Amino acid sequence: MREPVTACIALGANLGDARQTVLQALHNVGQLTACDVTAVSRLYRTAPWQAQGPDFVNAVALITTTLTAPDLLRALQALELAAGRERPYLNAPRTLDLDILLYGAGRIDSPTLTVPHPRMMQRAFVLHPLADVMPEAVTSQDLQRVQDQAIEVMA
Ligand code: PH2
Ligand code: MG
Ligand code: MG
Repeated sequence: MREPVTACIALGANLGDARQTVLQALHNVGQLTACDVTAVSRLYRTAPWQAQGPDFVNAVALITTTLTAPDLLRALQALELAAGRERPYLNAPRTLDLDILLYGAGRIDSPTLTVPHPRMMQRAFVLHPLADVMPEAVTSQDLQRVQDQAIEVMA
């Protein structure tokens, strides 16, 4: 039996009923084999960052899992596909995006997965929800750096 790892997942959607899709995805992640959701951030409405289309709904979840990082990635990609995810071009509007931000203290650099997520510290839509669930991972300077990116807590 592998030791459980605390991983951090970013959720994003800006096509269809994005709020409902993110809520359903949080439920579905908890239903994955060997994955327990242990904390969920508030939901945020965010302006597209280096992307086009409608505003996003973003959130971050902490999970405890015994899946390896590649197996976790595959499971998350299956949930994206089930939600109708298409990839016509880089950063295209999407029904659902599920990214691994952190996998314990692990550092991974493979052709399909880089952890910690290489752009997470530049993105308000990651840092604000991450601060909800893992405040020790985000400093006030981190939040200051992204203060020009529009983000609001959803009602
Ligand atoms: N995801 C991206 C690119 N830009 N912007 C916002 N606001 N939210 C996202 O989830 C997002 C983005 C690439 O995955
Ligand atoms: Mg992404
Ligand atoms: Mg992604």
